[in-house]
Amino acid sequence: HRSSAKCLVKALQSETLAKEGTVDDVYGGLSQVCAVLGTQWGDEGKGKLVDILSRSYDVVARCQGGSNAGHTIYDNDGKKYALHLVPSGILNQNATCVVGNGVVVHLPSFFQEIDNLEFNGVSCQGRVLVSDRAHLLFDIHRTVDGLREEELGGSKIGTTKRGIGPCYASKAIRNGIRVGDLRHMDTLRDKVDVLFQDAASRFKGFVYEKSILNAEMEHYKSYAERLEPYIADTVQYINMAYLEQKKILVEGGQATMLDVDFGTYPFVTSSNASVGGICTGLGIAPKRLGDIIGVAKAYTTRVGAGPFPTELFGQLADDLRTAGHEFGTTTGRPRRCGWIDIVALKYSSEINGFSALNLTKLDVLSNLPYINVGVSYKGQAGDLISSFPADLDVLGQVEALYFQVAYEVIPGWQSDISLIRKYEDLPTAARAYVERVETLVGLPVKFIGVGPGREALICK
Ligand code: 2SA
Ligand code: GDP
Ligand code: MG
Repeated sequence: HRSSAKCLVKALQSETLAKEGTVDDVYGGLSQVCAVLGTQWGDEGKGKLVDILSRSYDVVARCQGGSNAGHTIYDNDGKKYALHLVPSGILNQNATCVVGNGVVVHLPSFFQEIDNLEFNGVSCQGRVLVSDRAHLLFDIHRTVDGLREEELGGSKIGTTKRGIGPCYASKAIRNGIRVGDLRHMDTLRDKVDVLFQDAASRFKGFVYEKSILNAEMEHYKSYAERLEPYIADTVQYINMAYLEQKKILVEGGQATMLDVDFGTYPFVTSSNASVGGICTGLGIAPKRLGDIIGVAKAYTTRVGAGPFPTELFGQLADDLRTAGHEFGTTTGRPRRCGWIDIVALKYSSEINGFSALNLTKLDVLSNLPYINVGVSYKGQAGDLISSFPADLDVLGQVEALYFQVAYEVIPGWQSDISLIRKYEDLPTAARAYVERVETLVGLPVKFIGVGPGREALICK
């Protein structure tokens, strides 16, 4: 049974992925357009893989989300960078970083990030392009995000309060303001006024005076000037780059289980964090996409409210949080921790069509005597649930009773693996864990993370 499952895993390997070999063979073997997407509820370690892969790519692009995202990466000297809007390819001086049309851009945050990078010697000028079609996220969107959360009381989403939902709402309701509108200061003022009026009519106690609009417009006059060299028609840029045989790497923000369509709605973010977001958020045609690498943490975390069937509580959850430094990169909030969830991973893999997985933070499980793998869910009546359910009531039933999730218990390895660099050098139990995940999900694990640094990556 084991060997036939292994054959299936091999058969599922993407033809465009290099088979075996050195780290560079694997990176170099990835397709011309490649994407790195989150498979769970975010913070799987996408930024680290993007930073590493970016050395083989000419363009690194973000297609959705905004400064709610937090990607922590380290350079060769171990210097830490927390990125939010700027793609994680920025440390690779040969890569051009694109903030695509599907991203919502809060300019004060964007410039703060650029200033911080420049201060640390990372040159951004001429290397970062912001789509003229991307929507601008104003402070007013952040205020509204906070007010909406307050209004929800006990049923809060647990947003990052970065204004993401309200900005995408403006986009959908068509009073959004785009980066290209900064080139028309004469009409910008009226458009911003509409945003303020909207908020004032919706929320009692929201103070809106013209002096607030005047102050905002003063800021935006200088932002417009400063942003000008960064603004580009990124749809044209990316498609030209493609035709010139340049390599394009797409960095996903958040993850499939937080996707506005496929996630645990309404406890989701407001963009498509799964594969469709690449096409709508960058203007790359589906047929041009190649490898899609799914990043999966060796356990699961979630920050914010919402269903989490394999969630742990108590000492074990605290130990995982401490060992994995599971605190939000953007907000510092403690992340909820739990076992790996195969039901969610298979659902995510179906939606995205992953070529392979990057299993991250395997090192964090090193001290455990055993590891649980959530393999299936049962409903209240004990019936097997065949796919990740849309209905929060059904998910609530799965969550309510510990035994509604069936676990396989896998022995731990209880030794430090953080310095191991070759798959065959991992303890037998660690390899058994990786291979069990491959079999259960039906995908090859091509990369294994054993630490936060660039070097702490095993290519399988
Ligand atoms: P929002 O702000 O409207 O997108 O929030 C809606 C839900 O999406 C979740 N979300 C995230 N989940 C994990 N990581 C995110 N980025 C930061 C990080 C989060 C942080 O890298 O750690 O610092 O807290 C992220 N961004 C959005 C959010 O928690 C809500 O559940
Ligand atoms: P992202 O949003 O998916 O890019 O992930 P975050 O950067 O928000 O969170 C992942 C955290 O785990 C970061 O602090 C990374 O430095 C760290 N990390 C990534 N891969 C590994 C790994 O394999 N082992 C350990 N111990 N830490 C990792
Ligand atoms: Mg993150």
